[in-house]
Amino acid sequence: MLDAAPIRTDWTREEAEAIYNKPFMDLLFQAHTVHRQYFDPNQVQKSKLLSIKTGGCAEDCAYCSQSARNGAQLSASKLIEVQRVIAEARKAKEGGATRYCMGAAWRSPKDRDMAALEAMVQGVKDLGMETCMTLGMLEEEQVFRLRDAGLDYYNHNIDTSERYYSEIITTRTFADRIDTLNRVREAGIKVCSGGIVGMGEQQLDRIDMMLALATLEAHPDSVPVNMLIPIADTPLADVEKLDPIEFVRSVALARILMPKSHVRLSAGRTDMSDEMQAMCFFAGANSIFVGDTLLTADNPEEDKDQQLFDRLGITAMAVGCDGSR
Ligand code: SAM
Ligand code: DTB
Ligand code: SF4
Repeated sequence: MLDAAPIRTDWTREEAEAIYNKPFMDLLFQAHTVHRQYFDPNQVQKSKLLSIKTGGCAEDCAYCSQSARNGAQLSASKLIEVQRVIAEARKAKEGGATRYCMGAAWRSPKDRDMAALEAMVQGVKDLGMETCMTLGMLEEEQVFRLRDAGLDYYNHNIDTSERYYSEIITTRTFADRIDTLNRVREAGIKVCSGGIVGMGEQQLDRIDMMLALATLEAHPDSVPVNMLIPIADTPLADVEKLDPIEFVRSVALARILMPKSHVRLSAGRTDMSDEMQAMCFFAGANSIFVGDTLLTADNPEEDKDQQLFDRLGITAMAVGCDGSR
């Protein structure tokens, strides 16, 4: 038995580039070897998303259906009722999801929303599920309030490399994102942070995005890797489709650089073949979003995912199981 790959936060650009550009079979073999050292390769964690406040967002993220600055015609909703969130979470639990992720189309939450957000966290936690929120940038006081309500994870993606960031978002900086991630980690909430590939970035941007995550003070506990879902009337609506092999390479790089993290095969699965998803699982992805809607966009039907799991002999990871040995 080989020694487990060490957990390192001092990866260099040269190392990351060399890994990403290995012959594909060598890359997959290395990623899968590392994956097996830390996880059961036949288990995949299921998370469920709910949009608790949709549309009308003040930020200008070029990929997003929910930005008020994009042309996408999505009407803005108010923050939904706490009881509705808990009822939806209960259904998700019955469907086998172990983590419930509540997302809001905000630059950051307003203080007047905090009491309802705390009640959502407490209510979902009382169901025995892990809780996750993604609400935009947070001040320290807001982080403490969510932590004290029992929030397990906070999702805050760096989305792309620092170099490409201003091509995608101009209303905040890469450094703003890192500040919130540091506040969340320092408060003891687990960090979920990843990004999007297929936004017209260069290969080096994909490498640098993974490198930025892997050289944070601690690796994020979860790393969502999203394939861009092109949304009509947004600036990225007609961006050239990325070679799926580049996507799999990105997943493999995430697995090798961050061996203990859950790597989530996130947005974009409706456009992926079963074979491509299987290859992503082999390359180290071990979490998905279940349910036919993400926040606003389509996701595979639950039956379809179950059939794929059955064909691959994959079972759902239990709550609280980080798979580590
Ligand atoms: N407003 C909060 C924020 O931006 O942090 C939370 C919600 S936001 C929709 C969460 C993440 O979803 C984004 O950071 C981005 O990575 C991902 N996302 C949004 N639109 C997407 C799209 N069209 N395709 C792929 N991923 C997308
Ligand atoms: C993440 O990285 N992907 C999820 C979750 N974190 C919040 C969101 C995907 C959104 C896809 C586009 C939509 O549904 O609007
Ligand atoms: Fe707003 Fe988040 Fe969409 Fe950006 S990704 S426009 S911050 S909802």
